[in-house]
Amino acid sequence: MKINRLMSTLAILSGVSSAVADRMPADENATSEAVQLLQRMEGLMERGIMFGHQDDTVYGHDWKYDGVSDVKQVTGDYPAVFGWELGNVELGKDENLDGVAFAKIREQMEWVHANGGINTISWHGANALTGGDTWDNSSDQVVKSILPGGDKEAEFLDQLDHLATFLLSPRTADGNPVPMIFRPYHEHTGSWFWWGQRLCTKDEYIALWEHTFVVLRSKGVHNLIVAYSAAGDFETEEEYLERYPDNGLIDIIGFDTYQRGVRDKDRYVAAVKRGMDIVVPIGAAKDKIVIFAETGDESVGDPNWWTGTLWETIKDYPLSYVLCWRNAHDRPEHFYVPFVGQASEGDFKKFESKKRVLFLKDVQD
Ligand code: BMA
Repeated sequence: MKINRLMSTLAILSGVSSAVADRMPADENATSEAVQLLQRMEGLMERGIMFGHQDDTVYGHDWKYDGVSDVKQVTGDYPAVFGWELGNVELGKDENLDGVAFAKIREQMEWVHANGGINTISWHGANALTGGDTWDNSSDQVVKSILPGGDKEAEFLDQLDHLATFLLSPRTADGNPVPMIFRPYHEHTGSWFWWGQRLCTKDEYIALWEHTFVVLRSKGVHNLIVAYSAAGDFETEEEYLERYPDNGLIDIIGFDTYQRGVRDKDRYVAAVKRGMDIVVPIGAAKDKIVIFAETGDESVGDPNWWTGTLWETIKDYPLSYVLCWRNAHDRPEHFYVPFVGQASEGDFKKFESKKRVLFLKDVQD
């Protein structure tokens, strides 16, 4: 890790630096694998935009743990970015809130890393004050209660302990922690999670980030590339940045926006463009990589959604990746990428074959 930093410094001093070599994670003690991940993400942006899918290899529209992938079955290739969900890890459970075993997630993250893909983690963590789930927004005291000095400080530290244990557990072939993107406390500009806009003050929200990373780093967690992603309902730069923890924590920035059915296309396209027009310049000013952290249209009702809506909307923005949400195996309508026989299958193949759309094989060399 130190050698890596030294080499970057030498590169700068000798005038042969490139932007790729310069970029370093916010964590000054980031592992060399995390440094490489961030720099690789930047380098790949010259090739195009990576495609990501949540829970791609652990279940799909009508299967679970079959060792396949809806994306691969349709296109012949895997996504380049794989999203995984850690909700319930903080409670010491064996399975996440969607019924996926953490042991399975760990195994898949190791496979992804070994095969040149990129792992990104979301965390729909439980409400430590009420004992409810991540969507329990009944109290505006949760964040306050889990910060140092709060009634639930110890409970939250216990949660972070479980989280840290998992984050360090997937290993590279060399036995080092797999580097991963970690995207906590997301969609905070909305108020549907316990850390949402109306449920804590700005100072509390920022303190939550700081406390989380002080604790994780104190436990030796240095394999993270940290992502900040708002809900896509912000209309100005001020709104997007109102709660931005601008203190050496964030590596990449983005937002989550979904289309709500075929007839919602125009609103969706306008919202994505408005968001990108705000976030891309912030990324340039703050030297952060920009991502489209979550998106999709549940059930993909438009057969041409991939090239006609998604790609048309994002293709001119300098993004690292776009990630579509999961294909639930136990809710037939809850899917965001096609499976074999689904109406948008053909268009998804067209999307995959575009030169600047990057799936796994496109990022493996
Ligand atoms: C949501 C839905 C839920 C799921 C959660 C965490 O958007 O898909 O069913 O539990 O994400 O994965």
